Amino acid sequence: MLKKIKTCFLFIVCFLAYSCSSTPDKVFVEDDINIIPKPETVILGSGNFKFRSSTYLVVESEIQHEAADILAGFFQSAQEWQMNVVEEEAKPYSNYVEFVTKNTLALDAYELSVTGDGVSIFANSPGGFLYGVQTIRQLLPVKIESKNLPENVSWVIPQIEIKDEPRFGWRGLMLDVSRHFFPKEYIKEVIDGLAMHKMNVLHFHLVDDQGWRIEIKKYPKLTEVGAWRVDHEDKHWNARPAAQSGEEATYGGFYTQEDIKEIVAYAASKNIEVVPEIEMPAHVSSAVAAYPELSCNETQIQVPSGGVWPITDIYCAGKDHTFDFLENVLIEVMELFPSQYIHIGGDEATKTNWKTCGHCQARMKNEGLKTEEELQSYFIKRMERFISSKGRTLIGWDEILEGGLAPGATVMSWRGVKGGLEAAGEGHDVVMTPNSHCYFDHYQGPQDQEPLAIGGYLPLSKVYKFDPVVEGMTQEEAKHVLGGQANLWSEYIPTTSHSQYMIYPRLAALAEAVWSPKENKDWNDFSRRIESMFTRYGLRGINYAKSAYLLSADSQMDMENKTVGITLNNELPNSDIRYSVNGSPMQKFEQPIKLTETTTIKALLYKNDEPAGKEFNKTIKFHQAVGKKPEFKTTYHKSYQGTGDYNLVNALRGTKNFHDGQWQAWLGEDMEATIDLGQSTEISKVIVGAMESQGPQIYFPTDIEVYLSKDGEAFEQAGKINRPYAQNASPELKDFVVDFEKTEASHVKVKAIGLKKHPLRDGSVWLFVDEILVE
Ligand code: TNX
Repeated sequence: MLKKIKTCFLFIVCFLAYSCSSTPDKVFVEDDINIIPKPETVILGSGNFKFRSSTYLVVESEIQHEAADILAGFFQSAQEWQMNVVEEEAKPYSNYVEFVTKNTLALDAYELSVTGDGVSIFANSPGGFLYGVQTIRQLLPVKIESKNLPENVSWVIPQIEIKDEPRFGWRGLMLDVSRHFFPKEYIKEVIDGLAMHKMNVLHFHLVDDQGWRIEIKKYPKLTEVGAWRVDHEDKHWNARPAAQSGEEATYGGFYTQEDIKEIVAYAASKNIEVVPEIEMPAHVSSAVAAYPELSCNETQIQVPSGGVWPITDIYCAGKDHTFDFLENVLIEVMELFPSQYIHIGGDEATKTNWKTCGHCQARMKNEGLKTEEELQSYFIKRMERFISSKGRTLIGWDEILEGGLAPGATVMSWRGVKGGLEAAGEGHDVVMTPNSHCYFDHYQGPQDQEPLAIGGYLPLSKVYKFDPVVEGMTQEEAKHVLGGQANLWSEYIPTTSHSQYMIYPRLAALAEAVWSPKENKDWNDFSRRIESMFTRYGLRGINYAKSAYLLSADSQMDMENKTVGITLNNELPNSDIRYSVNGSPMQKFEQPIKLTETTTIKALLYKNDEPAGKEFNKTIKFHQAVGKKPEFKTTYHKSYQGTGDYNLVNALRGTKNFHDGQWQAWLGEDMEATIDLGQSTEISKVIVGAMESQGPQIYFPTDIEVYLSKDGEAFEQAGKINRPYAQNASPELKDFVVDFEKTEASHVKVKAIGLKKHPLRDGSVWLFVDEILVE
């Protein structure tokens, strides 16, 4: 009996000891560490630390207090806990988070040391402490993002040693609030998102043709007039009519100076600098609509409701009045924004009016300027002198290189990395934002499954590849690279939820590209960690894109057997993809699906046995020409080769993404293909699949002609169709169907007559074809 009691006592003691010790309930393994951006070094220990409502946050300074408040804020919103923030002297023996200044650490660097008793964050700057806190947040269970008071969550983090510091000092996102206006509350949400990813620059594009968004006290009409346009939000961006007289301008908005102060202060509390952009000399219709005297010909214009190109109403570079105006505007702007950098735009100036303007021509003469490019350079240099006289640094888009770069200017390279390379070569600082890797207004998944975007294709994995230091840069040049940034132009982004969709998760990939040491980057590893970020986004109510889960199909031709092999894939590796053919039961996709006839494939991606993403549903249509090699009169362009020689007879169709690898194209030329069917075949229809996307100069053919032959020598026309050129605002796919009476033939010749020359200006245009179907 005594023995029994003894055992029982021992058991209770053990149990109590077990439940009071530093939480035995989770054993962390490497794969539980999902921090994005990936820290410099992580050493995982065993055991863990548990946060409680009674956990003390111990600080030595006001700066640390602010970081501690942010940490406490996470528990406040997830659990309604009020944690104690105390001064150093009151540090308890266990269950604390201490903030400790360590003088040897670089700006924004931090170290995190977690034991069973406490957490220590070492840093030497406000940013460092904040980033330490963000890392703790990402070590905590994802439910920390929840606002619904989750129950029974054990708030444990692993015992761990982390050393971390950013690779670049400029880790930015640009928001275009002109093309569409976004309220102050949303801007703050984006700032929260930036902070979560350890980003530190919000580039605020406050001025563009379609809206002036910042209150300037000296020039009230900038917002009274310039912030508003006629509401044509129901129409495609490029199909919005010019304002008619008497139409009310009701779409728009602007930030008051009080709003701006609030945004700037909120960002600063999260170690984010807000860099204002005041465009000049172009992209300023909104300002010219308010004050026509700022332009060369001084005619009254309206704020455009959508895309107009080119825009010739730019600031006059001849009148001193323009410069007085801009200096006065910038004085108010610099009072509101403490940032070192002032962005003056400088991009895409159509200088037509400068060529005929008396003031501009007089200026050129007096200043000894030979070209209008030099006049633009004069403009920017003059502004640079003003900005640097105020102790600030001018930054502008890479066009500011044209005609000679202003001495103290920093360049933001957007037309690829060329401008950045050139500027760095000349000893200027640069921020890399190449449109190849940083344009978040571009599509991020298969275009036929994505909401309308401006074009382009920038999937998550491509953002991940971004490196602001370009191959071929010398060490000296690389030192001039301040960092990188994504740009979210908003022509096609009318709502805040759509804006979130374009930002997340690509921001996570960008963050790792600009924060983590290059050697630490690993796409497979990132693909695992991003899943936890997805859950966090979801819990925060962020409408993030699940495009990386979208399925697409690739095909391979088996020439001998005339079969098509279909491979299903999505962007993330090792996915569980299941499919059915013509309604068969679902099966796991493991190897190419072999097709010999027209087949409908449905597929879904699974996560933990649950469907994720959208259903893929495609009918692969077989026809008489599948696998019969076309001979081209002129070969397709080397930039658009599709899948090669069999592209037009591979049964797979292209999407609206003209980079999807299914399109062959001809530039300024017609397409003429002859297909040997190998035997006499009954034919009554030929279909040519084409695309139109007038923005990137892709035009439908104007005529399709079909010729048949029984011997490959003598061809007779079987049919033709004509479809004259018409303006078309949206990208469109179309099957051109040529019907004719049933005919026996062994050879088919198809001519697609392209538009060849641009309908409105000089230059050749594209003809895009994805399949020739013979039936
Ligand atoms: C070019 S990038 C622009 C913007 C457009 C953007 C659309 C740059 C400096 N100018 O005005 O919104 O392309 O992607």
